[in-house]
Amino acid sequence: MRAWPSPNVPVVPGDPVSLRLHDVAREVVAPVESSDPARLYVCGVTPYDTTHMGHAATYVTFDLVNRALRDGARAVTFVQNVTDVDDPLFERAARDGTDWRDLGREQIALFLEDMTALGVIPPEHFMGVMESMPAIISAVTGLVERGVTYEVVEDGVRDTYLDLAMAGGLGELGHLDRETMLTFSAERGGDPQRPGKRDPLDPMVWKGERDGEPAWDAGRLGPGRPGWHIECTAIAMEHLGDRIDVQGGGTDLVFPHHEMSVVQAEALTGVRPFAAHTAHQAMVAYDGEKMSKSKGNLVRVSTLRSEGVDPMAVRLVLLDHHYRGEWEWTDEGLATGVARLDRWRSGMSTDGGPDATATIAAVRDAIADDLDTPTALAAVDAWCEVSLGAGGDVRAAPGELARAVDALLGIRL
Ligand code: 5CA
Ligand code: ZN
Repeated sequence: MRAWPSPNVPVVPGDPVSLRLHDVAREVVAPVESSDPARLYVCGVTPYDTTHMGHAATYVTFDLVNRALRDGARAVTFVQNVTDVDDPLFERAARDGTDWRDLGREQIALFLEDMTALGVIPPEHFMGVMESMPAIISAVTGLVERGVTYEVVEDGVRDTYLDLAMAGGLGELGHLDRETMLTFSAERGGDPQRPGKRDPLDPMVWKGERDGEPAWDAGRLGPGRPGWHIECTAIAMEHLGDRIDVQGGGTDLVFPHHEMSVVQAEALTGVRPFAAHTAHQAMVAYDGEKMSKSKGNLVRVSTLRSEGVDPMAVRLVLLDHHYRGEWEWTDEGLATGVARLDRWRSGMSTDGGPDATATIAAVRDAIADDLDTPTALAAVDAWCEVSLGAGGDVRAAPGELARAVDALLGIRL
Protein backbone atom coordinates (compact mmCIF):
# COMPACT_ATOMS: atom_id res chain seq x y z
CA MET A 1 0.00 0.00 0.00
CA ARG A 2 1.06 3.60 -0.36
CA ALA A 3 3.27 4.87 2.45
CA TRP A 4 3.45 8.48 3.63
CA PRO A 5 5.47 11.19 1.79
CA SER A 6 9.21 11.34 2.31
CA PRO A 7 10.76 14.27 4.16
CA ASN A 8 13.73 16.00 2.59
CA VAL A 9 16.92 14.76 4.27
CA PRO A 10 19.82 17.23 3.98
CA VAL A 11 23.43 16.09 3.52
CA VAL A 12 25.52 16.74 6.64
CA PRO A 13 29.07 18.11 6.40
CA GLY A 14 31.91 16.22 8.12
CA ASP A 15 32.59 12.52 8.46
CA PRO A 16 29.86 10.00 9.16
CA VAL A 17 30.38 7.47 11.97
CA SER A 18 29.46 3.79 11.56
CA LEU A 19 26.44 2.74 13.57
CA ARG A 20 26.82 0.38 16.53
CA LEU A 21 23.59 -1.09 17.81
CA HIS A 22 22.59 -3.46 20.61
CA ASP A 23 21.68 -6.92 19.35
CA VAL A 24 19.32 -8.81 21.62
CA ALA A 25 20.43 -12.23 20.34
CA ARG A 26 24.13 -11.72 21.13
CA GLU A 27 23.45 -9.28 24.00
CA VAL A 28 26.20 -6.95 22.77
CA VAL A 29 26.47 -3.57 21.10
CA ALA A 30 27.94 -4.43 17.70
CA PRO A 31 28.49 -2.65 14.38
CA VAL A 32 25.68 -2.90 11.85
CA GLU A 33 27.57 -4.55 8.99
CA SER A 34 27.72 -2.66 5.76
CA SER A 35 25.69 -4.57 3.27
CA ASP A 36 24.55 -2.27 0.49
CA PRO A 37 21.72 -1.59 0.49
CA ALA A 38 21.20 -2.13 4.19
CA ARG A 39 18.03 -4.14 4.85
CA LEU A 40 15.79 -2.84 7.60
CA TYR A 41 12.53 -4.50 8.67
CA VAL A 42 10.38 -2.88 11.35
CA CYS A 43 7.13 -4.43 12.58
CA GLY A 44 4.25 -2.10 11.80
CA VAL A 45 0.95 -1.37 13.51
CA THR A 46 -2.17 -3.39 13.90
CA PRO A 47 -4.47 -0.60 12.74
CA TYR A 48 -6.59 0.36 15.72
CA ASP A 49 -5.78 2.83 18.51
CA THR A 50 -2.92 4.23 16.44
CA THR A 51 -0.63 6.10 16.84
CA HIS A 52 0.12 6.18 20.55
CA MET A 53 3.42 7.28 22.07
CA GLY A 54 4.69 3.69 22.33
CA HIS A 55 4.21 3.22 18.58
CA ALA A 56 5.70 6.66 17.93
CA ALA A 57 8.78 5.87 20.07
CA THR A 58 9.37 2.64 18.15
CA TYR A 59 9.09 4.26 14.73
CA VAL A 60 11.22 7.27 15.65
CA THR A 61 13.91 4.93 17.06
CA PHE A 62 14.16 2.93 13.85
CA ASP A 63 13.98 6.15 11.84
CA LEU A 64 17.24 7.13 13.59
CA VAL A 65 18.74 3.80 12.52
CA ASN A 66 17.62 4.52 8.95
CA ARG A 67 19.04 8.07 9.09
CA ALA A 68 22.36 6.94 10.61
CA LEU A 69 22.82 4.35 7.84
CA ARG A 70 21.93 6.89 5.14
CA ASP A 71 24.30 9.43 6.66
CA GLY A 72 27.11 6.99 5.84
CA ALA A 73 26.00 7.21 2.18
CA ARG A 74 24.49 3.72 2.37
CA ALA A 75 21.32 2.98 0.55
CA VAL A 76 18.69 1.51 2.85
CA THR A 77 15.79 -0.70 1.87
CA PHE A 78 13.25 -0.28 4.62
CA VAL A 79 10.23 -2.55 4.82
CA GLN A 80 7.30 -2.30 7.21
CA ASN A 81 4.13 -4.38 7.47
CA VAL A 82 0.62 -3.45 8.53
CA THR A 83 -1.27 -6.18 10.37
CA ASP A 84 -4.55 -5.45 8.59
CA VAL A 85 -5.93 -8.99 9.17
CA ASP A 86 -5.84 -10.21 12.78
CA ASP A 87 -8.04 -11.15 15.73
CA PRO A 88 -7.51 -7.99 17.82
CA LEU A 89 -8.62 -5.88 14.85
CA PHE A 90 -11.77 -8.00 14.35
CA GLU A 91 -12.52 -7.82 18.08
CA ARG A 92 -12.22 -4.04 18.17
CA ALA A 93 -14.37 -3.64 15.05
CA ALA A 94 -17.04 -5.95 16.53
CA ARG A 95 -16.99 -4.02 19.82
CA ASP A 96 -17.50 -0.73 17.97
CA GLY A 97 -20.07 -2.12 15.53
CA THR A 98 -17.95 -1.32 12.52
CA ASP A 99 -16.41 -3.31 9.68
CA TRP A 100 -12.79 -4.33 10.37
CA ARG A 101 -11.79 -3.23 6.86
CA ASP A 102 -13.19 0.27 7.47
CA LEU A 103 -11.53 0.45 10.87
CA GLY A 104 -8.21 -0.60 9.31
CA ARG A 105 -8.46 1.91 6.45
CA GLU A 106 -9.33 4.77 8.77
CA GLN A 107 -6.55 3.95 11.25
CA ILE A 108 -3.94 3.46 8.54
CA ALA A 109 -4.82 6.92 7.17
CA LEU A 110 -4.31 8.36 10.65
CA PHE A 111 -1.00 6.52 11.02
CA LEU A 112 0.25 7.99 7.73
CA GLU A 113 -0.59 11.50 8.94
CA ASP A 114 1.17 10.89 12.27
CA MET A 115 4.32 9.49 10.64
CA THR A 116 4.40 12.45 8.24
CA ALA A 117 4.02 14.91 11.11
CA LEU A 118 6.78 13.17 13.11
CA GLY A 119 9.15 13.36 10.13
CA VAL A 120 9.70 9.60 9.85
CA ILE A 121 11.27 8.49 6.56
CA PRO A 122 8.73 6.16 4.91
CA PRO A 123 9.50 2.53 4.06
CA GLU A 124 10.25 1.59 0.46
CA HIS A 125 7.73 -1.22 0.89
CA PHE A 126 4.76 -0.65 3.20
CA MET A 127 2.86 -3.91 3.03
CA GLY A 128 -0.50 -5.01 4.35
CA VAL A 129 -1.33 -8.67 4.95
CA MET A 130 -4.16 -8.71 2.41
CA GLU A 131 -1.97 -7.49 -0.43
CA SER A 132 0.86 -9.85 0.64
CA MET A 133 -1.32 -12.96 0.68
CA PRO A 134 0.46 -14.72 -2.27
CA ALA A 135 3.87 -14.32 -0.54
CA ILE A 136 2.46 -15.47 2.80
CA ILE A 137 0.70 -18.50 1.32
CA SER A 138 3.87 -19.43 -0.51
CA ALA A 139 5.90 -19.19 2.73
CA VAL A 140 3.42 -21.42 4.60
CA THR A 141 3.33 -23.88 1.70
CA GLY A 142 7.13 -23.88 1.71
CA LEU A 143 7.15 -24.89 5.38
CA VAL A 144 4.63 -27.66 4.65
CA GLU A 145 6.80 -28.92 1.77
CA ARG A 146 9.85 -29.00 4.03
CA GLY A 147 7.94 -31.28 6.37
CA VAL A 148 8.15 -28.99 9.40
CA THR A 149 4.41 -28.48 9.95
CA TYR A 150 1.46 -30.51 11.21
CA GLU A 151 -2.26 -30.05 11.38
CA VAL A 152 -4.70 -29.82 14.25
CA VAL A 153 -8.27 -30.57 13.17
CA GLU A 154 -11.18 -29.61 15.37
CA ASP A 155 -14.87 -29.56 14.37
CA GLY A 156 -13.80 -30.08 10.78
CA VAL A 157 -11.59 -26.97 10.80
CA ARG A 158 -7.97 -27.56 9.83
CA ASP A 159 -5.20 -25.39 11.34
CA THR A 160 -1.54 -25.70 10.39
CA TYR A 161 1.23 -25.35 12.99
CA LEU A 162 4.98 -25.07 12.74
CA ASP A 163 6.69 -27.99 14.46
CA LEU A 164 9.42 -26.11 16.30
CA ALA A 165 11.47 -29.21 17.05
CA MET A 166 11.56 -30.27 13.40
CA ALA A 167 12.22 -26.70 12.26
CA GLY A 168 15.48 -26.66 14.19
CA GLY A 169 14.26 -25.56 17.60
CA LEU A 170 13.93 -22.15 19.13
CA GLY A 171 16.66 -19.59 18.81
CA GLU A 172 18.08 -17.56 21.64
CA LEU A 173 16.53 -14.20 20.96
CA GLY A 174 14.56 -13.89 24.15
CA HIS A 175 17.00 -15.56 26.60
CA LEU A 176 13.91 -16.74 28.45
CA ASP A 177 13.15 -19.82 30.49
CA ARG A 178 10.40 -22.09 29.27
CA GLU A 179 7.86 -20.97 31.83
CA THR A 180 8.22 -17.33 30.76
CA MET A 181 7.94 -18.35 27.13
CA LEU A 182 4.69 -20.17 27.88
CA THR A 183 3.33 -17.13 29.72
CA PHE A 184 4.30 -14.75 26.91
CA SER A 185 2.90 -17.09 24.30
CA ALA A 186 -0.49 -17.12 26.07
CA GLU A 187 -0.47 -13.33 26.51
CA ARG A 188 0.70 -12.49 23.02
CA GLY A 189 -1.54 -14.25 20.56
CA GLY A 190 -0.40 -17.86 21.04
CA ASP A 191 -2.46 -20.89 22.15
CA PRO A 192 -0.20 -22.98 24.41
CA GLN A 193 -3.20 -24.68 26.09
CA ARG A 194 -4.68 -26.08 22.91
CA PRO A 195 -4.95 -29.89 22.87
CA GLY A 196 -3.39 -31.68 19.92
CA LYS A 197 -0.29 -29.53 19.65
CA ARG A 198 3.09 -31.28 19.71
CA ASP A 199 4.75 -28.47 21.64
CA PRO A 200 2.57 -25.86 23.38
CA LEU A 201 4.85 -23.17 21.93
CA ASP A 202 4.40 -24.24 18.29
CA PRO A 203 2.98 -21.23 16.44
CA MET A 204 0.01 -21.44 14.11
CA VAL A 205 1.03 -20.59 10.56
CA TRP A 206 -2.33 -21.02 8.83
CA LYS A 207 -5.73 -20.76 10.49
CA GLY A 208 -8.54 -22.66 8.80
CA GLU A 209 -11.69 -20.75 7.90
CA ARG A 210 -14.23 -20.14 10.68
CA ASP A 211 -17.79 -18.91 10.28
CA GLY A 212 -18.02 -15.16 9.99
CA GLU A 213 -14.27 -14.69 9.56
CA PRO A 214 -12.47 -13.66 6.38
CA ALA A 215 -10.64 -16.39 4.49
CA TRP A 216 -8.38 -16.71 1.47
CA ASP A 217 -7.99 -19.65 -0.85
CA ALA A 218 -4.64 -21.30 -0.23
CA GLY A 219 -4.47 -24.50 -2.28
CA ARG A 220 -3.45 -27.48 -0.17
CA LEU A 221 -3.66 -25.47 3.06
CA GLY A 222 -7.40 -25.01 2.61
CA PRO A 223 -9.19 -21.68 2.90
CA GLY A 224 -8.15 -19.58 5.86
CA ARG A 225 -5.83 -16.81 6.95
CA PRO A 226 -2.24 -16.47 8.11
CA GLY A 227 -0.93 -16.77 11.64
CA TRP A 228 0.68 -13.60 12.93
CA HIS A 229 4.42 -14.39 12.83
CA ILE A 230 4.46 -15.82 9.31
CA GLU A 231 3.15 -12.49 8.02
CA CYS A 232 6.38 -10.74 9.02
CA THR A 233 8.61 -13.62 7.88
CA ALA A 234 7.00 -13.62 4.44
CA ILE A 235 6.84 -9.84 3.95
CA ALA A 236 10.46 -9.39 5.06
CA MET A 237 11.70 -12.21 2.82
CA GLU A 238 9.70 -11.08 -0.20
CA HIS A 239 11.24 -7.62 -0.19
CA LEU A 240 14.61 -8.16 1.51
CA GLY A 241 15.64 -11.72 0.72
CA ASP A 242 17.13 -14.49 2.85
CA ARG A 243 18.90 -12.23 5.34
CA ILE A 244 18.20 -8.86 6.85
CA ASP A 245 20.51 -6.46 8.67
CA VAL A 246 18.14 -5.09 11.30
CA GLN A 247 14.85 -6.52 12.59
CA GLY A 248 13.06 -4.01 14.79
CA GLY A 249 10.03 -3.41 16.94
CA GLY A 250 9.18 -2.98 20.62
CA THR A 251 10.38 -5.29 23.43
CA ASP A 252 6.89 -6.82 23.56
CA LEU A 253 7.76 -8.51 20.26
CA VAL A 254 10.92 -10.30 21.36
CA PHE A 255 8.97 -13.43 22.21
CA PRO A 256 7.23 -15.06 20.53
CA HIS A 257 6.92 -12.75 17.53
CA HIS A 258 10.50 -12.07 16.50
CA GLU A 259 11.76 -15.41 17.70
CA MET A 260 9.17 -17.25 15.57
CA SER A 261 9.66 -14.95 12.57
CA VAL A 262 13.35 -15.88 12.60
CA VAL A 263 12.80 -19.63 13.13
CA GLN A 264 10.36 -19.69 10.20
CA ALA A 265 12.69 -17.81 7.85
CA GLU A 266 15.61 -20.04 8.77
CA ALA A 267 13.49 -23.17 8.28
CA LEU A 268 12.60 -21.93 4.79
CA THR A 269 16.10 -21.00 3.63
CA GLY A 270 18.59 -22.79 5.88
CA VAL A 271 20.43 -19.45 6.11
CA ARG A 272 21.40 -18.39 9.65
CA PRO A 273 21.07 -15.95 11.17
CA PHE A 274 18.10 -14.49 9.35
CA ALA A 275 18.54 -11.18 11.18
CA ALA A 276 22.08 -9.96 11.83
CA HIS A 277 20.70 -7.54 14.40
CA THR A 278 17.46 -7.56 16.34
CA ALA A 279 16.78 -4.37 18.28
CA HIS A 280 13.88 -3.33 20.47
CA GLN A 281 12.40 -0.12 21.74
CA ALA A 282 11.67 -0.39 25.49
CA MET A 283 8.06 0.04 26.53
CA VAL A 284 6.69 3.52 27.03
CA ALA A 285 4.33 3.74 29.99
CA TYR A 286 1.50 6.07 30.98
CA ASP A 287 -0.27 6.29 34.33
CA GLY A 288 2.16 3.77 35.78
CA GLU A 289 1.59 1.01 33.24
CA LYS A 290 2.74 0.04 29.73
CA MET A 291 0.84 2.21 27.26
CA SER A 292 -1.31 -0.33 25.48
CA LYS A 293 -4.43 -0.65 23.43
CA SER A 294 -5.79 -3.36 25.65
CA LYS A 295 -5.56 -1.18 28.79
CA GLY A 296 -6.62 1.98 26.97
CA ASN A 297 -4.09 4.22 28.78
CA LEU A 298 -3.14 5.98 25.58
CA VAL A 299 -1.73 9.33 24.56
CA ARG A 300 -2.14 9.66 20.82
CA VAL A 301 0.01 11.71 18.48
CA SER A 302 -3.13 12.87 16.65
CA THR A 303 -4.74 14.14 19.87
CA LEU A 304 -1.72 16.31 20.64
CA ARG A 305 -1.63 17.52 17.04
CA SER A 306 -5.27 18.54 17.24
CA GLU A 307 -4.46 20.45 20.44
CA GLY A 308 -1.87 22.43 18.51
CA VAL A 309 1.25 20.74 19.90
CA ASP A 310 4.09 20.92 17.40
CA PRO A 311 4.93 17.32 16.37
CA MET A 312 8.62 18.23 16.49
CA ALA A 313 8.21 18.87 20.23
CA VAL A 314 6.69 15.37 20.53
CA ARG A 315 9.67 13.97 18.64
CA LEU A 316 12.03 15.76 21.02
CA VAL A 317 10.24 14.16 23.99
CA LEU A 318 10.76 10.72 22.44
CA LEU A 319 14.43 11.44 21.70
CA ASP A 320 15.00 12.61 25.27
CA HIS A 321 14.95 8.95 26.39
CA HIS A 322 17.37 6.24 25.41
CA TYR A 323 15.50 3.63 23.39
CA ARG A 324 16.57 0.78 25.68
CA GLY A 325 15.23 2.29 28.88
CA GLU A 326 11.57 2.21 29.85
CA TRP A 327 10.02 5.60 30.55
CA GLU A 328 6.71 7.21 31.21
CA TRP A 329 4.92 9.85 29.17
CA THR A 330 4.14 12.91 31.34
CA ASP A 331 2.91 16.47 30.89
CA GLU A 332 6.22 17.72 32.31
CA GLY A 333 8.13 15.73 29.71
CA LEU A 334 6.03 17.31 26.98
CA ALA A 335 6.63 20.80 28.42
CA THR A 336 10.39 20.10 28.31
CA GLY A 337 10.11 19.10 24.65
CA VAL A 338 8.14 22.24 23.80
CA ALA A 339 10.68 24.46 25.59
CA ARG A 340 13.62 22.73 23.95
CA LEU A 341 12.13 23.15 20.48
CA ASP A 342 11.66 26.86 21.20
CA ARG A 343 15.23 27.22 22.36
CA TRP A 344 16.68 25.34 19.41
CA ARG A 345 14.62 27.51 17.05
CA SER A 346 15.90 30.71 18.65
CA GLY A 347 19.47 29.42 18.89
CA MET A 348 19.62 28.39 15.26
CA SER A 349 17.89 31.37 13.71
CA THR A 350 20.65 33.86 14.46
CA ASP A 351 22.88 35.47 11.79
CA GLY A 352 25.94 33.68 13.09
CA GLY A 353 26.94 31.45 15.97
CA PRO A 354 29.76 29.43 17.50
CA ASP A 355 31.44 26.96 15.16
CA ALA A 356 29.17 23.89 14.89
CA THR A 357 31.73 21.34 13.64
CA ALA A 358 32.40 19.74 17.02
CA THR A 359 28.68 19.74 17.92
CA ILE A 360 27.74 17.98 14.68
CA ALA A 361 30.50 15.42 15.33
CA ALA A 362 29.21 14.93 18.88
CA VAL A 363 25.67 14.33 17.62
CA ARG A 364 26.95 11.78 15.10
CA ASP A 365 29.11 10.04 17.71
CA ALA A 366 26.25 9.83 20.19
CA ILE A 367 23.80 8.37 17.67
CA ALA A 368 26.40 5.90 16.39
CA ASP A 369 26.87 4.74 19.99
CA ASP A 370 23.70 2.62 20.17
CA LEU A 371 21.44 5.63 19.53
CA ASP A 372 22.44 7.67 22.56
CA THR A 373 19.90 10.38 21.84
CA PRO A 374 19.97 12.07 25.29
CA THR A 375 23.68 12.81 24.76
CA ALA A 376 22.97 14.05 21.22
CA LEU A 377 20.29 16.43 22.50
CA ALA A 378 22.60 17.67 25.28
CA ALA A 379 25.27 18.54 22.69
CA VAL A 380 22.78 20.65 20.71
CA ASP A 381 21.49 22.23 23.95
CA ALA A 382 25.05 23.25 24.84
CA TRP A 383 25.60 24.86 21.43
CA CYS A 384 22.31 26.79 21.74
CA GLU A 385 23.33 27.96 25.20
CA VAL A 386 26.47 29.56 23.77
CA SER A 387 24.68 30.84 20.69
CA LEU A 388 22.03 32.59 22.78
CA GLY A 389 24.57 33.78 25.35
CA ALA A 390 28.00 34.80 24.15
CA GLY A 391 26.98 34.25 20.52
CA GLY A 392 29.55 33.62 17.80
CA ASP A 393 30.60 34.90 14.43
CA VAL A 394 30.58 31.85 12.21
CA ARG A 395 27.96 32.86 9.65
CA ALA A 396 27.24 29.34 8.39
CA ALA A 397 27.10 27.66 11.81
CA PRO A 398 23.38 28.00 12.71
CA GLY A 399 22.30 26.75 9.29
CA GLU A 400 24.79 23.88 9.34
CA LEU A 401 23.66 22.70 12.73
CA ALA A 402 19.99 23.06 11.77
CA ARG A 403 20.57 20.88 8.72
CA ALA A 404 22.47 18.30 10.79
CA VAL A 405 19.69 18.20 13.40
CA ASP A 406 17.19 17.76 10.57
CA ALA A 407 19.14 14.95 8.84
CA LEU A 408 20.38 13.02 11.88
CA LEU A 409 17.64 13.57 14.47
CA GLY A 410 14.72 14.27 12.14
CA ILE A 411 13.98 17.57 13.90
CA ARG A 412 12.83 20.21 11.40
CA LEU A 413 13.12 23.66 12.91
N1 5CA B 1 1.36 -5.48 14.11
C1 5CA B 1 2.16 -5.97 15.19
C2 5CA B 1 3.60 -6.16 14.79
S1 5CA B 1 3.76 -7.21 13.42
C3 5CA B 1 2.07 -5.03 16.41
O1 5CA B 1 2.70 -5.33 17.41
N2 5CA B 1 1.30 -3.96 16.27
S2 5CA B 1 1.05 -2.89 17.44
O2 5CA B 1 0.18 -1.90 16.84
O3 5CA B 1 0.58 -3.52 18.61
O4 5CA B 1 2.42 -2.23 17.78
C4 5CA B 1 3.15 -1.53 16.79
C5 5CA B 1 4.60 -1.37 17.22
O5 5CA B 1 4.67 -0.55 18.39
C6 5CA B 1 5.28 -2.70 17.59
O6 5CA B 1 6.61 -2.67 17.13
C7 5CA B 1 5.23 -2.70 19.11
O7 5CA B 1 6.31 -3.44 19.66
C8 5CA B 1 5.37 -1.22 19.44
N3 5CA B 1 4.73 -0.85 20.73
C9 5CA B 1 3.47 -1.12 21.13
N4 5CA B 1 3.23 -0.60 22.37
C10 5CA B 1 4.37 0.01 22.76
C11 5CA B 1 4.78 0.74 23.93
N5 5CA B 1 3.96 0.95 24.95
N6 5CA B 1 6.05 1.23 23.97
C12 5CA B 1 6.90 1.05 22.93
N7 5CA B 1 6.58 0.38 21.80
C13 5CA B 1 5.34 -0.14 21.70
ZN1 ZN C 1 5.81 -8.16 13.02
